[in-house]
Amino acid sequence: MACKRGALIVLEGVDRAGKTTQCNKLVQTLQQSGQPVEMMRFPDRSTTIGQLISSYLEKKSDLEDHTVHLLFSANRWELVPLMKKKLEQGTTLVVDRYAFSGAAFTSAKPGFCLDWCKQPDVGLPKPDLVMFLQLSPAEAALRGQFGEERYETSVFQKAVQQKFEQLMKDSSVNWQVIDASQSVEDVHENIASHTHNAINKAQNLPLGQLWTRT
Ligand code: NYM
Ligand code: MG
Repeated sequence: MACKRGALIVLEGVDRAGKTTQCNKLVQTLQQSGQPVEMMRFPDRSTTIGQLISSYLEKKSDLEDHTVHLLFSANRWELVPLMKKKLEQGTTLVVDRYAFSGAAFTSAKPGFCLDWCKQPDVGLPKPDLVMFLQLSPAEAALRGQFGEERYETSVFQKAVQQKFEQLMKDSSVNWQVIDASQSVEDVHENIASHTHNAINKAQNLPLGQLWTRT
């Protein structure tokens, strides 16, 4: 019998919502239950393209806005062969940010529309589940200062949040909104239970393509 495919699980949200913490905890829990699982994150700063992105985010270099948008997308596409291979082998992937961050962050800049921003990522492997860690700006502020990277200001993050809300209206994507203001443990339990369901469902379904009609 062919092995059952792994699930593509994505965590999204504005900066400081707790995505990275929750991705790590989810991977740990799945490992403990014997589920083959690996974590990925975008941008993946380890590749040549990822290094260009990292230097831009750290404000060590400037890039034209369309150009950096396409680099973020290219950074996902370059990992697609590896992602597909892992999923086919039965490994579940827990991914810290994906194309939704790509579209939300660039379309929060002046002069960009959401539709244009989505296009380079059309056809990427479609997540079986996208969990949006919801945190109000007031609650985010309680978590302390923003970091030093590009985009890490409250004005920009509010614009990003609005773009995420537009993206979440798309019912072709399996969105789950998670209340990220709860304790780390409570958020984790919520995320783990949605993930178990998604893994079970994905086993019997082919991997889809993001933002296509097919
Ligand atoms: N970001 C991330 C984008 O602008 N476009 C993308 O496609 C992706 C995946 O990069 N502020 C932004 C969101 C974050 C930053 O931060 C990456 P981190 O802390 O490495 O997730
Ligand atoms: Mg960050």
